[in-house]
Amino acid sequence: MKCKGSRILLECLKEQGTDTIFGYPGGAVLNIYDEIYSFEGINHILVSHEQGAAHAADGYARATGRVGVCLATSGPGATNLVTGIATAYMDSVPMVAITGQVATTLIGKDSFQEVDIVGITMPITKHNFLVKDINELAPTIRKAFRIAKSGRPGPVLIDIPKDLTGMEGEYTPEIPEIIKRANVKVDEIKDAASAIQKSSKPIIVVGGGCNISDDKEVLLKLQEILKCPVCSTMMGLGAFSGLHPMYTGMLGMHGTFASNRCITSSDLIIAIGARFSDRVISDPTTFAVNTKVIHIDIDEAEVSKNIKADCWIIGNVADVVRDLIKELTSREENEWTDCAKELIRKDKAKVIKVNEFETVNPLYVIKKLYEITKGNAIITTEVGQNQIWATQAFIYTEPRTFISSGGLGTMGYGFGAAIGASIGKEQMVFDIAGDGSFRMNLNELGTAARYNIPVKIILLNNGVLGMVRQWQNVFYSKRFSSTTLERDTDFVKIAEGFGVKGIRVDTNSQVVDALKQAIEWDGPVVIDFRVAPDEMASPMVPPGASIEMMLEV
Ligand SMILES: Cc1ncc(C[n+]2csc(CCOP(=O)(O)OP(=O)(O)O)c2C)c(N)n1
Repeated sequence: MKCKGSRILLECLKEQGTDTIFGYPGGAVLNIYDEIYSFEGINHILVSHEQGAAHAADGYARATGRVGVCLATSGPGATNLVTGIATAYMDSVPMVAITGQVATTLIGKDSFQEVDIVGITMPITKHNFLVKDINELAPTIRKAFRIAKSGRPGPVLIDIPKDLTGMEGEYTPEIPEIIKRANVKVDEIKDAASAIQKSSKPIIVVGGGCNISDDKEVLLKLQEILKCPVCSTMMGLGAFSGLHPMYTGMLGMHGTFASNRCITSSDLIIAIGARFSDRVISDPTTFAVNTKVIHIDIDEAEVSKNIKADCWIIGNVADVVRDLIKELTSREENEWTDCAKELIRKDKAKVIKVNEFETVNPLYVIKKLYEITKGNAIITTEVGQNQIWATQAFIYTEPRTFISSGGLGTMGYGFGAAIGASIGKEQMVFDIAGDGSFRMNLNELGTAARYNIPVKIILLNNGVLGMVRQWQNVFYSKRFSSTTLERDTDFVKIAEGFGVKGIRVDTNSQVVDALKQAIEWDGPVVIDFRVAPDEMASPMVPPGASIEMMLEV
């Protein structure tokens, strides 16, 4: 059928399974917005800031596994997406970002709101396109979705000049392509299986790739065969149940003693969809030097990038593990199993002590949140101590339930992501936030209020840029340069100003009641938990420290 470019765009998005666009209008996307006005089958969520749109599309994608879509106008609209696109890129999130561009005749003339968004986003997208011909519009959109979700997922940007969305072209519906996964190489499986059979103290490291491939049964099967400990990176949380008796917790700089000790004591690391980031390995010259490494990843470029692998298997990690377990023989529980269990027992023996009359203990809040929800929730986080506390006191048992900016570490991410996750999934969503991060994107309270998105903000309000202050505390002789906010902001009033329920909590004794009230409330809520400025997110080791140092803190 013949129709305008703007209609072709929306038809193609619908064809690709898009049910929601997070966006913000402007001159270069007016044709698209005019089409959205009467188009059926796609929900448009008007955000307060384009960064919120990108984070929402990202949160939607992480929670559902589908491609998230955001839309912005040219120039400042497009540049406002940049942090969100980079966040998605660093954490391998499938996203299609659509930007309007000035008309083709105006490109290259410093026209009003012209910016080279394709040039700007080249290093932070998996691929990007400037569409110059109406006949290329539909094929480009289809290609963008294929690239975003195939192999290692990532964001793709499509820049569309305004004249293209206003002119007529031909649209022929197509059934979305089924993306075939590459076969796993048999010799790689055999090599890895033989290394595993030779090992006596293996450990499985579950990374973000396991959440993306979303098959917790197959990981469980692998553990049941090897009877070995399983630890997780931050991005891997939830892919293997945090309640499993052989789960040692998070690895790395803020990880558990059990995970870090098991890694140093093991003779084989089976890393599955993990990229050995500096927050995990700290010092590459001391990490796993006497341990063999099997690296399983969909992206060959990750192998031996940060840590030298002794063997590797390339492929979708669930497919790989499915093939691998066919080659393995089951083990009985052994000394290594007992050793890991003892370390886990010691970690679990650490209790959170609270005084009911004192300022709020952040770990206590999160622990109570876990108990009240029975873990049946999606947690998004901001960045800083709040993020680390969220990894420590909530137990994640399902894939895609812990959503956080692990790679870029973007303050202001969690709220937008929570909005996207809440729209994509019928599940309770909580954003565990610090007050510094929340300030960055709290304008999205307007979005949550307008669409009555029932996201609950767990604001751990310590009045400081806690994590940076913590570094100043430990490494800069308590010289608290620019980390004390000294603004006695009333977040309850702010919430109420946006039409959102606000609750203030000053002491531990009020925590449970406030959480219950928020959960029962049919709509967004901000709970302003008053936390002392010197609460620490422990353990923490200096970047670059040896893994032995991780064990000392
Ligand atoms: C956009 C952005 N700017 C700066 C930083 C550096 N940074 C990392 S953590 C942090 C402090 C976060 O403070 P807050 O949100 O209050 O959380 P808290 O650590 O107190 O829980 C800062 C400034 C960042 N990660 N992201």
